[in-house]
Amino acid sequence: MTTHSVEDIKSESKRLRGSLLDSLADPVTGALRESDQTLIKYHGSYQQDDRDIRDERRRQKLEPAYQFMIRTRTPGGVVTPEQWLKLDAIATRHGNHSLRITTRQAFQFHGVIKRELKSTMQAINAALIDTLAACGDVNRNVLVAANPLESRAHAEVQAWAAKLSEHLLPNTRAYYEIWLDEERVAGSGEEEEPIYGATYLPRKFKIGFAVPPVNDVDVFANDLGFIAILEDGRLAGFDLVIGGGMGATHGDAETYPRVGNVVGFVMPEQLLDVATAVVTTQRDFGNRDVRKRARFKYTIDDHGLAFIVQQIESRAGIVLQPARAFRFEHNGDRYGWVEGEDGRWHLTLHLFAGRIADTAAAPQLTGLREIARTLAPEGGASGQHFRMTANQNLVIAGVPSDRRDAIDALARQHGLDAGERLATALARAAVACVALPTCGLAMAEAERYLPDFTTKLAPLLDRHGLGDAPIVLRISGCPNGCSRPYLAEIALVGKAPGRYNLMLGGDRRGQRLNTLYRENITEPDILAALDPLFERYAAEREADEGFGDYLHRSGVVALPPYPTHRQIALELHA
Ligand code: SRM
Ligand code: SF4
Repeated sequence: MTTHSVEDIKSESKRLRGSLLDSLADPVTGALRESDQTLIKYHGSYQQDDRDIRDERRRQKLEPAYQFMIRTRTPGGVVTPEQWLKLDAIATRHGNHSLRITTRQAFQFHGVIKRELKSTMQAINAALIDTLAACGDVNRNVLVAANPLESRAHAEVQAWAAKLSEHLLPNTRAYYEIWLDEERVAGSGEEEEPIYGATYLPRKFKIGFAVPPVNDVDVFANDLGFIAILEDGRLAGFDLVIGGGMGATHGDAETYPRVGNVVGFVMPEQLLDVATAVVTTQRDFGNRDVRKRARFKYTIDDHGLAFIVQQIESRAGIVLQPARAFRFEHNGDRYGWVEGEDGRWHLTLHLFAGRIADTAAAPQLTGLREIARTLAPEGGASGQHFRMTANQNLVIAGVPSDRRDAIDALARQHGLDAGERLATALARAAVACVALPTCGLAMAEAERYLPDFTTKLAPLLDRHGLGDAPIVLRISGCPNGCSRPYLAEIALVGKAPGRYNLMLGGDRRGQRLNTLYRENITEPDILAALDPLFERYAAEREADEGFGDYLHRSGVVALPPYPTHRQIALELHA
C-alpha cells in the first residue's frame, strides 16, 4: 500500500472507525476490506493467512485461510495470575492453543477467525487488558526492564512507563464502540486528537525504559528510550535516547538499522512533557511521502540531531541537562531465582522464542496455568505476578520464599525447565521472530528454525570449548528485524526459504550494530563460516571478551557502513 493511501485511510477513518463494523459483519469472506486491514492494526490486530496452506488453498480455488493475530497492550509485560488464567482460556478457545510472548513484552494470539474476533477482544477486555494501539502508526507497547533486582526503583520506572503508555493512547472511543458495544455519543468520530492529530504519526513509534546494569529492553533500538539513573538506590531521572530502530529493506541503502543517540537527562516529572515533545516532533517532521523512510530515526538523520533536540526542548519548555553516566553489562535475561530488595523472589524461565504451548515433552501452557492457579488466590493483591521479558522469556515475580519449592516442582513437571537443559549458553539466550507460517512478510523461517539451528551449532561450540560462552544469537525471517537481530553478536536475517544474511559483530550490551558478513547463504555455509571464527575466538579471546568484541578487535568485522550510523551511545559510555 502506498504512503498516500495509508495517510488517506487514517485521515478519512473517523478516528480509526473506518468501515470496520461492516467488514466484520460481512459473512461472505474471512477477510476485511482493504482500508479496514490498515485500521484494525490500531485496534491491536493484523489480518493474516496461514502460509503453510496458502498454495493448497489456491489450488482448490479457495480464498486464503484468513485469520487474525491479536496483540495486547501490556506496558512492561506485567499481568496478574488472574489475567493469565483468562488469557490462557482465550488462547485455547479462540486461538491456536498457544500464547506467544513478543519481543515487546506483549502477548500475541494467532489463528483467530473473523467471526470470533469480537468475542476474543471482549474476552481480553474482560481480563482488564486492552489491545488499543498495540499496532499502527502510534506509540506501541512500552517496554520496561524486567530486572527485578532493583525492585523499589524498578517499580517506580514501571509506574512511569504505564502512565506514559496511557498518556500516548489515541483519544478515540472507536475501540470501545466497535469491540465493546459502547454507544456512540455526539461528536463520535470527531474526537480531539491533541497529541496525534487526524493522521496520527507517519509510522509506528516505540518507547523503552531500561534500568542499568541490564539492557534487556535494547533501549537503543527504540524511537524513544529512557535509561533510569539511580542515585543512592533512588530514581534520580532518566537519560533520554532518541532515534533507535531496526527495520531495513534488503538492497535499499536508504534504509538501515540505527542505534539511538543519548541526548541528555530529564527529571521524572519532565517525562510526560518530553515524550509528548518527541512524539509531536516526529508527527510534524516525519516523512509522510515515503513510508520506508518515515521512522523517527530517518527524521533525525534528515533534519539533524541538533535541530530535533532543539524542537524537543522548545516544545517541552525545558533545557535538557547533560546525560549522566550509566553502564550496561548485558542485554540478556538472567535465568533462575533472584531475590528482590523486599525479600520476595523472582523466577525467570526460558521459553523457546516466547511460544507457550503444550507438547508431549513439555506441556508448558498447562504448567503455567497450574502456576497461575497456585498464585491466584492472593494473586494481584499479594504482588505476585507474571512479567514478560523483551527477550521473549517469562518472570514469575514477587513470590514469597516458602512458595518457591511448589513453583519449582510445577515448572519441572511441565517441562518449563527445558531451557536450563539446553546444551549451550547461546541457545539459552537466543531470540527469534515469529516468521512463518503467520507473518505475511517472512522470507525465511525464524521461530521454527531456531531449535534446529542451535542444535547444529552446539557441537561446533563444544568442540572449541564455547558451550558456556554467552554469545547473543538472533534470527529474523526478514530484514524488518523483529528479533532486533542487528544488535546481536551473530544474526541470521532471512532472504529466501533456507537462505539468510549472516551478520556479525554486535556487542552483548545492545550498543553496537553488527555488520553483514556473508550474504544469502544456506545452513552449511553458515556453519562453515562460523566454525573457524569460533576456533579463533576460543584461542585468542581476552578475559571476558565477547564474541562480537573479539571480531572487531581482530579485524574480522568493522562497523557497518550505514550513511549516518553514529556510535554515540558507544562513544559516551564505552
Ligand atoms: Fe515486528 C512487522 C512481529 C517486534 C520491526 N512484526 C511485523 C508483523 C506485524 C508483520 C506485518 O507487518 O505483517 C509481524 C507479525 C508476525 C506474526 O505473525 O505474529 C511482526 N514484531 C513482531 C513480533 C511479534 C516479533 C516476535 O517474534 O516477538 C514483535 C511484536 C512486538 C510487540 O509486541 O509490539 C515485533 N518488530 C518488532 C521489533 C523489535 C522491537 O520493537 O523491539 C522491531 C524492530 C524495531 C523497530 O521497530 O525498528 C520490529 N515489525 C518490524 C517492522 C519494520 C519496521 C521498520 O521500521 O521498517 C515491520 C514491518 C513494517 O512495519 O512495515 C514489522
Ligand atoms: Fe515477520 Fe520479518 Fe518481523 Fe520476522 S522480522 S516477524 S519475518 S516482519
